[in-house]
Amino acid sequence: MKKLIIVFIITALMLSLISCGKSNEVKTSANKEQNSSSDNSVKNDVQQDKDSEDSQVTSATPKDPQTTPKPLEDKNVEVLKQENIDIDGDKKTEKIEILKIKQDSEGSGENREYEGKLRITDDNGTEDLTFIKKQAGLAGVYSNIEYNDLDGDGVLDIFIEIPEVGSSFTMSYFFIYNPKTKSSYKFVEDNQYINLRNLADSFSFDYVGSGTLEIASSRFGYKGRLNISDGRQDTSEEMFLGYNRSWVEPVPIEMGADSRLMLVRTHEGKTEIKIPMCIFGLATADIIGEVDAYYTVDNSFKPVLKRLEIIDYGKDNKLNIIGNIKVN
Ligand SMILES: [Ca+2]
Ligand SMILES: [Ca+2]
Repeated sequence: MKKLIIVFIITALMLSLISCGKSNEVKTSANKEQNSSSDNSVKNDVQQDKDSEDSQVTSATPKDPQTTPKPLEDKNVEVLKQENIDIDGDKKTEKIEILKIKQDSEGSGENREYEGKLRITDDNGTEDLTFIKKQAGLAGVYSNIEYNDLDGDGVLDIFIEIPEVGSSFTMSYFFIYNPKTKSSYKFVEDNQYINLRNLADSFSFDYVGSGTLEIASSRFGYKGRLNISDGRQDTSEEMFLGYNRSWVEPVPIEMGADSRLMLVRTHEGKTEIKIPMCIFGLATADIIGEVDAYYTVDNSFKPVLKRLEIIDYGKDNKLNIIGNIKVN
């Protein structure tokens, strides 16, 4: 019996020694990780300390350092794009990053709000610009970045495309930034510089017979003709009369590789921002043409409407330009 008790005591002692060794092991590896981690920020270290404290309280089993959750700050930041480019023309490259940052809001899942951030880093430091705060949903916060001299001051500007999903279509908005003057402009809804509702509402439609729909804008003194008889099963005059209710949808819809919000180069070497709007016929499933609005960026870094193109969708989806309206 005595022997048995001695064996029991020895076993208990050994067990406690092993567990001590294990927790030491964990502590040293945690320290190692802290030491090896680059000078990220004080916040990260504080977070790590808190994590290890929590784990000591809640569970006795040692944690594998490999599976230790990353600091909260990192988990919420996703780098969507990173590239080096000399944006300001000083022969030194800047690091350009697009970050998607999860917001500490109540929403979850698709209702969760995200921040889209442009980060420019050079020898002088880091510049952060929030270009959008929105529910990411299926679209996300960013779809494209381009570098182009938009305002003609000889220095590259940054053009960021912001994706959005409408009731039955994909759309794109944008943010532009001049790193030299620190001017920016954002189009995520109609404003005094880009007002698609005003543009769209200035157009009216009138069926004039023989599968021809007249499109007119009193504001721009324009009149043109859309051929709506192509490839239709029902070509009755009664059906065609329904096209009197056609409309221009006042949002920057994406219909294809060339029919979307994008930068285009003019013959004179200037850059324009193209914003296409759909012409819907009987329903949103019935696209009969496009009104494309072209904007340039003036020296106060604001968009100015330059011209409009009216496009008729012909046979086999051929795009026929039936109107070219000069505005400014
Ligand atoms: Ca530079
Ligand atoms: Ca510029």
